[in-house]
Amino acid sequence: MGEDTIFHRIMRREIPADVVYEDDDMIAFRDISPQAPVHVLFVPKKTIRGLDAAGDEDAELLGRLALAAAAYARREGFAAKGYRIVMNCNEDGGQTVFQMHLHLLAGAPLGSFGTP
Ligand code: DGP
Repeated sequence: MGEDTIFHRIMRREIPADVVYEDDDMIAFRDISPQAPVHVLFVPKKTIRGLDAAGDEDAELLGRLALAAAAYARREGFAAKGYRIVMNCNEDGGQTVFQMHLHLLAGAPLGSFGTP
C-alpha cells in the first residue's frame, strides 16, 4: 500500500486547494507556498512516491503530466514568454511531499537553480 500524503487528502477533497485542472489521471492545484507568480503542481492520481519510484509502466503518465502543464501554460497565455517544470526527488532534490508531482513555475524571469 502506498503512503497517504497531503496531496492524497487534497485529491479526496478532505482539505481545500485551488484546483486549476483535473482529469482521470491527475489533479493540478496552486502551490501553497508559491516560488513564482504562477506556481502550479501537477499530481498523478496513481500513488507513486516520486520519480525514483516510477517505472516503465508510468512512462505515458509522466508524459501526460508534462503535456498537461504545457497545455495549461498555453491556455493561460504565458507559454510564449516561457516557464519551467521541475520535479524534486528525495532528500537532496528537496522533495518534501512523497507523492510524485511536477512543479510548473512562470510569470516572471526565473533565476538560476540547482545550487545548494
Ligand atoms: P516538493 O518540495 O517538490 O515535495 O514540493 C512540495 C510542494 O507542495 C511545496 O512547494 C509546497 C506544496 N505544498 C505542501 N503542502 C501543501 C498543501 O497543503 N497545499 C498546497 N496547495 N500545496 C502544498
